[in-house]
Amino acid sequence: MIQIVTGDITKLCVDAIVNAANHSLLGGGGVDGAIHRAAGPELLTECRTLHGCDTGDAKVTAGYRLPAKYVIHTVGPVWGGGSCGEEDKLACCYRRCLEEAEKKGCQSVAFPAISTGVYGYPKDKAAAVAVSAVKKYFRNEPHSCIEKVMLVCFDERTRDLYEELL
Ligand code: AR6
Repeated sequence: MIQIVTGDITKLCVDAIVNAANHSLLGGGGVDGAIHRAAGPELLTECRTLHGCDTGDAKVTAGYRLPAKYVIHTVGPVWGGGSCGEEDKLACCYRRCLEEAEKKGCQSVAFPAISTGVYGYPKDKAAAVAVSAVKKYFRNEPHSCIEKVMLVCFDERTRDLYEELL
């Protein structure tokens, strides 16, 4: 089941929240900064042990002071006009995060709109990739333990886009 949620992802009581991080996994602005602030400094300490993350891949840490048990850190593509494999890389982020959530036995996972802030991915195109990648995952994994995927919107426009698509 896919649910659209508006608000701050750091407040959600779910098994895992996804972080739109960068290659270093050592923090940044946007949702990454908000997650690190809310989780506390132990999150950065664990992130240092992961030695970064490639674009399209995902790595898991504990959630520390967050209500969520886990943070799944992924690195979205930087928008470069659309002809640099951005769509495949963004779809890969969603798939890899769901695979990692599955390995941890998560029933609920919340995603921010990966790449649509600092990384400049057009919000409409990113919303379409998010919805299709999540649906594809469940088509391929009919026995998944994940019961609920939340697509978290931080602005009205993203909410409208998800609503049109679902
Ligand atoms: N809850 C939910 N969504 C949020 C929140 C929040 N608390 N804060 C921001 N958003 P961005 P990116 C939305 O820029 O484009 C960082 O510095 C925001 O409105 O956080 O993947 C990293 O370290 C937008 O729709 O991530 C990287 O360097 C979406 O989250 C870089 O930014 C993603 O925006 C990653 O850029």
